[in-house]
Amino acid sequence: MDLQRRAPRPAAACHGGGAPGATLSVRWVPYDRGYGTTFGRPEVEAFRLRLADEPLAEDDPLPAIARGIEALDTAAARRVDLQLTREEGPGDLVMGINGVPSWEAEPLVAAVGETAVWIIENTMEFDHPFHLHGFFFQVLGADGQPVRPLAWKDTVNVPVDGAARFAVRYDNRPGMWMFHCHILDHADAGMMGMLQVVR
Ligand SMILES: [Cu+2]
Repeated sequence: MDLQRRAPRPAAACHGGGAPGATLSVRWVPYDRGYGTTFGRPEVEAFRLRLADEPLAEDDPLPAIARGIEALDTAAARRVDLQLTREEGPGDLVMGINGVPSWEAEPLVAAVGETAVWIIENTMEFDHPFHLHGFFFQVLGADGQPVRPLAWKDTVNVPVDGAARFAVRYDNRPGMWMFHCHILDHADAGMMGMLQVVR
């Protein structure tokens, strides 16, 4: 596959398959994250890919999975309750966590080796993809049981008027770790915080 920087072929040359020599269109597609985010924003072609005009490559078979994932034991987990909030005030939109924007928030404090269950409620009319730095986590269902198949994640979507839950173990990485909405304009607006993990 080679990326062409020259002027793209006319659209009539594009088709949906991955046949040798084909030109594929890569488009920005609006995603409705609430609050009019798709209004007046049609799809945009970002760039085109021209596939090499050569026989299809044969992939090696995937290896057998040799590593299992165990569900974290949450029986003694510390509970962390967060609400994703919109702050009142004049001027620019201000967002926060538990009613305070990031620049006024105190860090959460936890100990190396601890396991925690985070419950994140969304009180707003936007989805918020919630992202934690430094540690992978296991998403839990509303019943507190891990979502199957088990997977390590660093981001989970918190739907409008909904909640997300995850279990995380603070393994041996003390320090200051950021968590924030991964819509970066929301993080900039204050939907961000710090987790201080101490020995
Ligand atoms: Cu957000």
